[in-house]
Amino acid sequence: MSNSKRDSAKKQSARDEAIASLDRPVPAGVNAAGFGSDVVADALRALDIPYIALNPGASYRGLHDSLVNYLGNERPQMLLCLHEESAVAIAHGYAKVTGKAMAAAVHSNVGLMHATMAFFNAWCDRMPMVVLGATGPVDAAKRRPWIDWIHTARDQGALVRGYTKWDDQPASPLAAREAILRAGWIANTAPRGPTYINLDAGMQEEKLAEPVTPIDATRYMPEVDSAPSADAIKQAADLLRNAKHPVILAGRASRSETAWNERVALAERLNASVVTDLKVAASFPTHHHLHAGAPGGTVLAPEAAEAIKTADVILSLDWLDLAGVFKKAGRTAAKVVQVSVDHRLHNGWSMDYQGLPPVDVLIDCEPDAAVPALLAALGPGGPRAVATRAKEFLQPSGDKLTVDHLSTALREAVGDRPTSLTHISLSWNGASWAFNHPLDYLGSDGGGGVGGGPGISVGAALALKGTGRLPVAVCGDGDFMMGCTALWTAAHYKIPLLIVVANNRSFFNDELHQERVARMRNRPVENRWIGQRISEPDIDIAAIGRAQGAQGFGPVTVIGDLAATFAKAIAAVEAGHVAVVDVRVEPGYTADVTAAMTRKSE
Ligand SMILES: Cc1ncc(C[n+]2csc(CCOP(=O)(O)OP(=O)(O)O)c2C)c(N)n1
Ligand SMILES: [Mg+2]
Repeated sequence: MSNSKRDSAKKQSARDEAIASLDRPVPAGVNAAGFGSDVVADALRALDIPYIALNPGASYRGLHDSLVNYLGNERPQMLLCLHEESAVAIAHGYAKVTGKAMAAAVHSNVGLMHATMAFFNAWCDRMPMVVLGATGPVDAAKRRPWIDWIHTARDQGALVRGYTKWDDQPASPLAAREAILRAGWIANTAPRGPTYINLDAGMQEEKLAEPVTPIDATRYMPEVDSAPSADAIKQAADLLRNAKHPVILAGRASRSETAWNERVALAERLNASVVTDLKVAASFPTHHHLHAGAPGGTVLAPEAAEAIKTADVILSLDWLDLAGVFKKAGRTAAKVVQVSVDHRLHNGWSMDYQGLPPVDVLIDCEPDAAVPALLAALGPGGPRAVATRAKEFLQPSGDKLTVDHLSTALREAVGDRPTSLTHISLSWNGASWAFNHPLDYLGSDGGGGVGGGPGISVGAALALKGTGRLPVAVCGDGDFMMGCTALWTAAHYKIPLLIVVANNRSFFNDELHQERVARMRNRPVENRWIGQRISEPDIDIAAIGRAQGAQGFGPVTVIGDLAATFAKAIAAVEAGHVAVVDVRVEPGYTADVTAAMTRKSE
């Protein structure tokens, strides 16, 4: 693809004509809301949600009809998924790029049960989405024998309440309209997260007694202004101005380029070391001279640990786990400024809020609002070193094909194309890639739920479609196999995406856990693979891609074949296809992660 074509990236929210031309219904001639579910459909359209990823079910057949025959399957357009977990994961991935909620719909209790893992991932990742479910009929007199009874559950929202921001089961079409507007508003307001609305089948299917009065939906979703307090900004700026060794922990951030540039300006104004985290999306240029070490996930780079240890003032820009990073670095003597609204979300069920960190100044707003305020308060002047650092990457060694060989060849194959890493494997080394733009890396699955990679990547690729960015996912084989049916959705809706599977034929993470237990108990570590290896037979991952309409490549078993295979797979993606590359890698994690995971002591 030419540079000029790439540069003419269209707006993310623009309608994709190729997708819009798919799954067209014959005209139904319906132009007035006649049923409860038509009111629900109108409310969804008012949220300005382009897509609703779903797996069907009779509990919401009323709404299904309204989406197809009343709205004409547009705004939102249905994206059929083969599993509810991928329907919700697609909405999650879409939000990672756009910052905005997409919709998903899941069948009564059973569909929601399938979807719970993806809810949890999105919740921990603080990503917005509006999920519709269904039940009933709640009125037992209207239930069909057996099936309507097993698929009616009291308080379905309880299944996901510990990891959603809000849920409801509205009893009338007007209440459902209100619930949908509220769900969209709450999901999209920071701290963001999933919301769930359970629609009574009886309510959906009932004829409207009278037309509903239209409302201006925008008035029910007011902008929430999260400006920082002037006092907190002043206190923080005073601390930072006088700091000798300031450190910025750049955590959760938006995908805004302006905000990215402001973070860079703040770091340069303060001459602060910056630490980033692979658990969240790119938040700072990894090859900027102020970036400390390579971004880590489980383990902190030694440069980052050292910077934190010697810091006198630490500015956390919504760092995911502040107490944890202090524990890992081994010291917390610095004054701590925390910029976050995350505390507003914490509840009693899920401990994803992490340890309680020491905080001297809390700036209770999103980092995007605090950074320009801090820059203004600091004023011009101060160090503004702008030395550039040569791009250094890890050098893979040995002649056995490892994840480092995979990542190096992949990086060289994508070259200077704008690329979004939509997912990385657990075996990924942070030193193998450079992030120079907020869309260069979209972060992890959030909740550590294996199987999220494919669905999240399809959702991200959907949002990136037409922007000129190449979506690339690197998944473990365990992750891929759990979520691989998301690929059919990408193939059907012509969503280009490259999935590279770092196939170590194992749930390898847990081999290291078994090794550690064996070491602690002085038992044979040689047995760590039992109950973990996915081999005999090896899974033909390329064939699993092909079977769903993707182009399958590999298995690649030798280093020398990586470059040519990736080139072919990228060409396929640039021609509009989904491509899956099976790379058979040696089992293994980075040396520091392996050491941390297999150490004998606590
Ligand atoms: C839903 C779920 N099941 C099980 C686990 C435990 N678990 C964590 S990592 C992992 C292995 C993942 O295998 P793979 O994706 O192939 O990555 P690898 O460790 O082999 O690089 C497992 C089973 C989990 N985190 N989530
Ligand atoms: Mg594996």
